[in-house]
Amino acid sequence: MAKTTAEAPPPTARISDADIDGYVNRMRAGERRAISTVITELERLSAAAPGLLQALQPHLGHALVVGFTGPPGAGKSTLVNAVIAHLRQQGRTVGVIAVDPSSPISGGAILGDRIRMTAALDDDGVFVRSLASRGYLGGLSPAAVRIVDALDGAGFDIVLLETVGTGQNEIDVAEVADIRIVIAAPGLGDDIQAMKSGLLEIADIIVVNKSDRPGAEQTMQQLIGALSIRATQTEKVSVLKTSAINGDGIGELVDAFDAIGKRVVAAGAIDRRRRRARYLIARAAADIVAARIKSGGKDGLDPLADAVLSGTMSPDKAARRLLES
Ligand SMILES: Nc1nc2c(ncn2[C@@H]2O[C@H](COP(=O)(O)OP(=O)(O)OP(=O)(O)O)[C@@H](O)[C@H]2O)c(=O)[nH]1
Ligand SMILES: [Mg+2]
Repeated sequence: MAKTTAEAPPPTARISDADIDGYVNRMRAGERRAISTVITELERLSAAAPGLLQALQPHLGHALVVGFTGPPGAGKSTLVNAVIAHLRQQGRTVGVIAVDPSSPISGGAILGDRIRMTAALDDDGVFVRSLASRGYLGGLSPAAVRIVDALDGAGFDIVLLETVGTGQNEIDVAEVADIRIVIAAPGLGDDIQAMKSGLLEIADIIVVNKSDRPGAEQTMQQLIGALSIRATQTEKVSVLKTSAINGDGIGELVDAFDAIGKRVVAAGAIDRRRRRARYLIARAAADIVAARIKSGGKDGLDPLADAVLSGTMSPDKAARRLLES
């Protein structure tokens, strides 16, 4: 039977076990090449990844992880760029992970993100990594979460995580980020409707970006209206306006997430680290299940399917049998 991804050996490590501590020290000293190499090892889940993640553990929990999510084109990358500039003026270091949509339709955004973020590239206080979400359609990949750990372990004060809010990944962002910012913009039309059900549920802060455009105030009122019928506590959610291109409202946005950040930090680093670990375990478990289904388990899926067809086994029981095999 063909090997599945989950059973395949990990890619060969480019960092030997003996070098792991050295790499972690160099990362923490801010050496960009070390950070980059470690991130690559974690992204491809090489044989060095488990050792690296373990060596990073004692250094985790410093960074505040801030998720930026919202519909395509709302201005997330531009806003992230503006927020980076503001945080740098305050003397804080920033790690950025931009999860690119894997869809060829929005493929242009990949290049766009890279170009827009190049302003940060010659600043040692900023480290930007773009990541394809391939294989995790619309979802935040476990690789992104490992990279959050790498940037946190490297000692960055803030980690910004940009994901397109479609389908699954707003929920992923809710699980992984300490603070969740949902970005909307005027003229997104039906997207506001879609945001009511998914994105708004997870937001700590809602931003109406492109406030320099007509309709921003109306979008803001629509969102406030949508929030007021939300079941959970609405008073905790701030709704702010920004213009990422001219810098309006950026200071207020950073102040708003810092206010939440204070509460998050007071709750303790363990909570935040546990959240990330929990997510990684859940995704790894889901991958194992997916691999089992693909391989059909020890005896193949067809005998189980036949048993269901002949009525001797319920689908539920067949599923348990598959997972036990
Ligand atoms: N007028 C105006 N345009 C903006 C603003 N912010 C971003 N834009 C423009 O909106 C377009 C999309 O911006 P991006 O930052 O790429 O949006 P995004 O949400 O990251 O897009 P994806 O990553 O493709 O989902 C670009 O042309 C930006 O220049 C703003 O505040 N005002
Ligand atoms: Mg973007």
